[in-house]
Amino acid sequence: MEIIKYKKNPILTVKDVSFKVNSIFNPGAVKFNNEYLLVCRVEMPNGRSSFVLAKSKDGINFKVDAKPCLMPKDHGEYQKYVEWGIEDTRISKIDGKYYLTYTGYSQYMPVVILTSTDDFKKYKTYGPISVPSNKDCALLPEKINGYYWKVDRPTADNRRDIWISRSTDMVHWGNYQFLIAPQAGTWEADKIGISTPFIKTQEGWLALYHGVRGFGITSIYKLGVLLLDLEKPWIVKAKSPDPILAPEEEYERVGDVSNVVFSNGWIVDDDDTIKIYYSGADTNICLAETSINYLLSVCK
Ligand code: BMA
Repeated sequence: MEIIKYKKNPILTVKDVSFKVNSIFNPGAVKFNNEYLLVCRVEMPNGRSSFVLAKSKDGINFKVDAKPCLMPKDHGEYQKYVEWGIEDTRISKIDGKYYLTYTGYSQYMPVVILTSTDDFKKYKTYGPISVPSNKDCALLPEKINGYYWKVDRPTADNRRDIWISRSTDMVHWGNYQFLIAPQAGTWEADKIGISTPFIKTQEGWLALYHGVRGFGITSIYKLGVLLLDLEKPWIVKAKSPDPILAPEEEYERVGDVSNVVFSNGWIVDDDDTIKIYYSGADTNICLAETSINYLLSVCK
């Protein structure tokens, strides 16, 4: 199976939200209690984002909750690092707990925030697990060599590379290592960042990443595939030379930020098919289906 965009995309828009928002997009995704759960970013009328849950039995028809589940004001002593909003969570289930890694935006610029939950009702936040500027953080879903692993995207001068680091407690991180840089002269030349959380496959740790290239006054966001070595995740085993998902349809071409497909969540179904949740033009939530085998086959 190649990548199949759902024919009735988008699956969620502002019309599905019962409170006032500018947009609903960039959801983290997870299966919880036999339901598909999206932790969606909602941009409020003041331009600052919070998270709201959307639930579904079939992974296609979602119902959005009547109020946000997590807001900047829920961050206690860390509130000043999320004052301008929380954005784009990735969700990983590790040792039976769900960990959310997302961007906290404030006058201090983007940092990665770590929060955990058992039930998507009560959340415990650990505050920033990076210094600014850093975003696009995804975790590996299990310990390797006694360590948890995170992959993120620090900004250093004009560099936008992906790095990996490790921790014994998920809060204190070290052993930072460079992982991969944008490939010059291609669709991802300007910047890259991890998109989805990592999935374990026989070939390695699999994730989607986004690549960006400026064209005239616009930047085009597309998605590619990254594969890390199973035992040594600081080694890039393979990646897709070409993007696997790109803005083509009107709902991906036109919106708050045009020409964007962006993803930070996917769900593996029991039969090995994967539902990729992604957003078109920073404005809606869309669905595309594919298989792990296909994603592995495009990695070289
Ligand atoms: C990235 C993030 C995403 C956004 C994307 C495209 O840098 O800010 O939230 O979807 O740009 O605008």
